[in-house]
Amino acid sequence: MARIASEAMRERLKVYFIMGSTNCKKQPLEVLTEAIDGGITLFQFREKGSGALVGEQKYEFARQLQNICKKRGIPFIVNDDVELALALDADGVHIGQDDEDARIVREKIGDKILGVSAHNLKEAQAAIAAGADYIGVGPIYPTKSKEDAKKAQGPEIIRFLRGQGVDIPLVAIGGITAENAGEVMNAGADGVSVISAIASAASPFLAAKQLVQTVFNND
Ligand code: TZP
Ligand code: MG
Repeated sequence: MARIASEAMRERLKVYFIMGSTNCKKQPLEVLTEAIDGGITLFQFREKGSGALVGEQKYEFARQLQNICKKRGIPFIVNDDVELALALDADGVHIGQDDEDARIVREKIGDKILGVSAHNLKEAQAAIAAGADYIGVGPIYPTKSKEDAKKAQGPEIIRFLRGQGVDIPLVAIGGITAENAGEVMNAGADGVSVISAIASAASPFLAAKQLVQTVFNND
């Protein structure tokens, strides 16, 4: 297996749904199914916060979500937990600045997709040097879905990074909705990633569909 090509990565990042059991209003397997029906292009399993599943329960839950993704051809990325990603033979891993070093994770996962969160130019350049396939940049807008989130930087951070020559596939995160996704794309993002806009929606299907329409019409 070879590393994912940049252009394929950019396409996959368009509407990147992130979710764990604590984010969902409805049954999580149903939420993911609806999100896929609505057109999401990539999925990340992120099991965090109070009441998050651990151990065998986390593994089983991840496996169920992965099965849904597999059936529908949506790559399945695991947040933070490299060992879980390897145990499940997931499609990739996403790590933050406080997680294991990106170079070490790249060595552990071989050609699987590696995403790294970056908040500034230095972190973005380091992620690229370490072998990231994409970077996640945010929070763009204020978010309630991450307890230790840094200050929102607005779409300007994306424009700034692009202006500095950062051309790696880039997905924006934090407080993104169908209303503001257009300005995020216009700033130079390849895609948007969301938790609450889909996971907390009364209709995850319609929420995903609206995001998909906004992002794809912005090309
Ligand atoms: N990293 C930066 S903001 C954020 C993460 C995981 C949470 C995004 O969630 P929401 O609900 O889409 O604002
Ligand atoms: Mg992390």
